[in-house]
Amino acid sequence: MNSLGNATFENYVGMESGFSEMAYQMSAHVLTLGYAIMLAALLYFVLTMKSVSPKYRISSVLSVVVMVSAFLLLYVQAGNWTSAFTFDASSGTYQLANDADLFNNGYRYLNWLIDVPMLLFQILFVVTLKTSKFSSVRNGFWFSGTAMIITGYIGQFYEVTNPTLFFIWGAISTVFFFHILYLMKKVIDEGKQGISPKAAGYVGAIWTVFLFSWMLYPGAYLMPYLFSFSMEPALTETAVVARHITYTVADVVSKVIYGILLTLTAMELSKDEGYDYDSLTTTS
Ligand code: RET
Repeated sequence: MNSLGNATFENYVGMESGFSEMAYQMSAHVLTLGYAIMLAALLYFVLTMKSVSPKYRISSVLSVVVMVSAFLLLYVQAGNWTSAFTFDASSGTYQLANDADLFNNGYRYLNWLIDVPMLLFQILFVVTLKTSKFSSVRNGFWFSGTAMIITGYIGQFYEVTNPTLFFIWGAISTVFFFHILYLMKKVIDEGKQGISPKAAGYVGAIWTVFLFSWMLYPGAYLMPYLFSFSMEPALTETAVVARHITYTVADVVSKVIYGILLTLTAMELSKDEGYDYDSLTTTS
């Protein structure tokens, strides 16, 4: 038995078999791509701010907050990867470094504590609720969002050492996740009422994008088990690379694509309400 304790499975793979050049570099590249996209999208949300009427601009502001915090986190996460493993010429693999921090996805979870409530609140500034109360949906989003992340954060420490605890905390987290999905579906259904078909189409697309991308996070949590089909985590580099890719796709879709769709919805609603940015700029 080695002395890695509650470290996540990436470290066990780095210690036991090491990473091939391809697995190590693909991980480094996909983590770098992640933060590069956040910075590029930050500019999009700043530059399109005025294309929507003032009451919708808070949605863009929230996207800006999410982009800045995600950029910083993903930058640190990429550095954590490259410093945790170093090239070992004798075996031709990347091995766990002796004098650096272990690799850990925990930073992500703490970043979600900021981003998850922001992403959930964001839609409430674009759609109009018909029957639900703004404050009760907002509180439900905040409570279940935070509880989902904290319980998942605790669970991920046990992914190698104690699968039972890992699955129990994961299951508790999933209960809160279902509550979020329930609330979001309500917001979407109410939001579609009384707006133009084009705007309602965007709101429908937001639900699809939301559902797809948020489901990827529990998939990434389960990744070592998805490759093993047993109560032993699969300590393979394939599972490690798959987790990095899953997180990056999930981050880009749940933050950037979702934010862009909210901007497009708000543009459409602004036009319908008489604020047409295109004609504002051509006539003045
Ligand atoms: C955890 C633990 C296992 C069970 C479930 C989870 C769900 C996580 C989700 C995270 C969403 C994060 C987002 C971040 C954006 O910045 C915590 C992995 C259900 C849904 C959208």
